[in-house]
Amino acid sequence: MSTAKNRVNRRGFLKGAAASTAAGAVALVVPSPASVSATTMDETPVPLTPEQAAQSVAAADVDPSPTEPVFTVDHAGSDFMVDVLKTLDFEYIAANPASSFRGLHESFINYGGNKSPEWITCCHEEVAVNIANGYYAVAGKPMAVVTFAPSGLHHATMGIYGSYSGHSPTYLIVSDFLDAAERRPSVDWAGHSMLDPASVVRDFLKWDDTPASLQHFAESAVRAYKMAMTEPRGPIMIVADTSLQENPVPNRSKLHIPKLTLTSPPVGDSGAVAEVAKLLVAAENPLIIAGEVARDEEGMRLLVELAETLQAPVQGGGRGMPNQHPLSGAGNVRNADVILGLNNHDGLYQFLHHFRDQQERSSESLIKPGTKVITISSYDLYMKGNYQNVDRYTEVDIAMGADPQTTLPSLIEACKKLITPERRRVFEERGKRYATVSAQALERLRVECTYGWDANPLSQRRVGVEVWDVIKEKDWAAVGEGGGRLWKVDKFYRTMGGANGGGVGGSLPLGIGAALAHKKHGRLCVRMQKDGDMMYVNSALWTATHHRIPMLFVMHNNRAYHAEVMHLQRMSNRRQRGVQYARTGMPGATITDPNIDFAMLARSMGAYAEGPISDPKDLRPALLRAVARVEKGEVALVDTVVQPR
Ligand SMILES: Cc1ncc(C[n+]2csc(CCOP(=O)(O)OP(=O)(O)O)c2C)c(N)n1
Repeated sequence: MSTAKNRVNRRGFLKGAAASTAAGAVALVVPSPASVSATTMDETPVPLTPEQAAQSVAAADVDPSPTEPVFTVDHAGSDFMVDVLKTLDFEYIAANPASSFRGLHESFINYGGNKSPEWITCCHEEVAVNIANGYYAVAGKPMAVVTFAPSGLHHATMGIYGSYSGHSPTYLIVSDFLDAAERRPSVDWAGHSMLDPASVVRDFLKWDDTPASLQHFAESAVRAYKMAMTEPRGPIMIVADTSLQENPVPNRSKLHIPKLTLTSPPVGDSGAVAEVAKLLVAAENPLIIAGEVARDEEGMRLLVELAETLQAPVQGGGRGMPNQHPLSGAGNVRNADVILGLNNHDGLYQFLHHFRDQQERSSESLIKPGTKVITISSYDLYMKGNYQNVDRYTEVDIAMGADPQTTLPSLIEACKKLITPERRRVFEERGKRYATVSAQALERLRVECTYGWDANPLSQRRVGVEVWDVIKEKDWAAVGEGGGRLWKVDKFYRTMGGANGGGVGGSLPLGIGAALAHKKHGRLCVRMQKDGDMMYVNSALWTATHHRIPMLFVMHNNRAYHAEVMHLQRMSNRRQRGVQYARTGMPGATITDPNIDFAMLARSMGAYAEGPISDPKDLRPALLRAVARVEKGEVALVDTVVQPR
C-alpha cells in the first residue's frame, strides 16, 4: 500500500465526484477563498466550480497517513465492557461522541447491537447527564452516560452536580488515556487525558473508581451500580481507560462478571418507630413535611395511608402526595405540636422558620415552644462538605436515620395499634376541618386564575388552565413544572421532581429524559418551558426529535430572566433608585431586542411548532393542533408570550 497510489486513487474519486456534480448533481455553494472576496465585493454568493469544490475537499482532508500498518482485533476490551454493562440492565446510554471512547462506542453499536442499552445522541454533555436524571425520575433506575476526560466531563459537571443534589443515581462512564506511552500525539494529550478525571467532580460523586484491568472494570462497574442505587442514591463514575477499551482481551474465559445484588434501604429502628407513633397519635395538630419520600406509586400510597390514618396534613413539596387530596398542603407550622419531616431534600429549617431577605437579614422560628420535631431521613446517612446544599442545622427531638418509604409500613402499623375509638373520632373531626379548608383553597385558586383572563400577553395561569383543559382526559405526565394544584396529580408518574442543583438551563433535557421514560407507556408528556432555561442547551430539542420522543412544550416566554429582574427590582427599591427601567426592562436580565422566535428554533430541529402567541383567543386552537401532533409521536412546541409572573 503506497502513499502515492492512495493519493492518486483519492484524486480519482474526487474527479469522479466533480464530474457527477457537473452532470447535474447538487451544486456546492460553500464559498472558496476566491468566492468569499467576490461575495464581499458585490454581495452575490458565487457557487464553487466542481474543480474548486474538489480542491477544497482535498485540502480539508486530514486522513492519517495511509502508510500505517493495519491491525484487526477479534475480541476488544470494550466488547467485554459492553458484556459487563449489559448485565446491569440499562435501557439507554446517552453521549456526545469522542475519540477516547471510540472503542466503547463501536462495541455498543456493533457488538452490542445498539439495543439494551440503545445509544442516545446528545449535542452537549450536560444534555446527556440531565436526560439521564430526567429518565431516572420516571423510570426509577439509572441511565448510563458516557463522556471523556477532561473536555466532555467539564461540560457534564453541572448535570452531575444536579444528580448529586437531587439524589439521582447517574451512571457515568468516563474515558481517559491513562498510559502516556499509548496516547496519539497532540489530540490524546490536549483535551483527552487526565491523571485523575474523577477529581473534577469527586466532591459531588457518591463513588468512583479507575480500573486498571478488565477484571477490575467488571467488579467496579457492578459495585458502582450498587453504590448509586443504595439509599441515599447518587451519581457514580467509572473511568474506562482507552487502552483497556481498544486492546484485545488476552483470555476472555479468565474474566468473570460478578452478579449484582442491590442493598435494601435502611428501615427505622423499631424502638424509635414506636416512640414516633406514640407522639403522632397523641398530637392535637400533627403536621407531616414530606420531601422525597416516594420512589414509586407504592411510596405515594403509603404516604397517603399515613396521612389518612392520622388525618394529618402534608406539606413539603415532594412528589408523594396527590395534590388535590384534602390533606395536601393543609395545616400550619405555627399550630403544629408534632412535626414529622420525611427526607427533606434541602433540609427542614426553611419550613420551620421565616426568613427576611432585607438589609438586616433575620430568621425567626415559627414553631411553638414544646413542639416535637421528628425526622426520618436517609439523607442524614450521607453528607459531604464542600457543596452546601443542606440548609441550616435544624434542632430536632428524634432523628431516625432511615429510608422513609421503607419505614412507613411499620410506622403506619404502630400508629394503627395505638388509635383508640376516641382518638379516631378526634381524627375524623380534624379531617373534616381540613377537607373544608382544602376545598375552599382550591376554589379560591380557581377564582384567582380568572384574574387577567383576557390579558395580552397571556396570563401564566390562563395558559396553565387552557393546557389542563386539553390534557385532563388523557393519560398525561408533566415533565417539568406543571400547572400547580389545578392539574390534578393522582398518580406518582404525573410529576417528576427536579434534580438540577439550583441551576437554570439543565431542566430542558431533564424533561426530555423523563419523556423518554414515559414513551413506552404512551403517556402524553407536557412541559411548561421557561424561555431563559430554554436558551442554555436547546440542542436537547434535536435529541428529542431525532429519537422520536413525543412531548409538548408550552413556552412560558416572558422574555426575561424574570427571577433576576425581581432581584434587581428589590435592590433598586432598597437603594431607592432604578425606576427608569420599569418600562424598558432591566439591562442584563431581559431577553428582548431581538425577541427570540422559539417556534422557528424548534422547527429548525424538526419539531412541529406554533407561535409566538400572545392573544388568548389563539391559544386553545394551537394547543389542540400541537397535542394532535404529539399523539402521533412528534415533538411539538407552542410559544406562548406571557406576563412576567
Ligand atoms: C446556571 C445558572 N445560571 C444563572 C442562574 C441564576 N438565575 C436564577 S433564576 C434565573 C432566571 C431564569 O429565567 P427563566 O428560566 O426564563 O425563568 P423566569 O425567572 O423568567 O420565570 C437565573 C438566570 C442559575 N440559577 N443557574
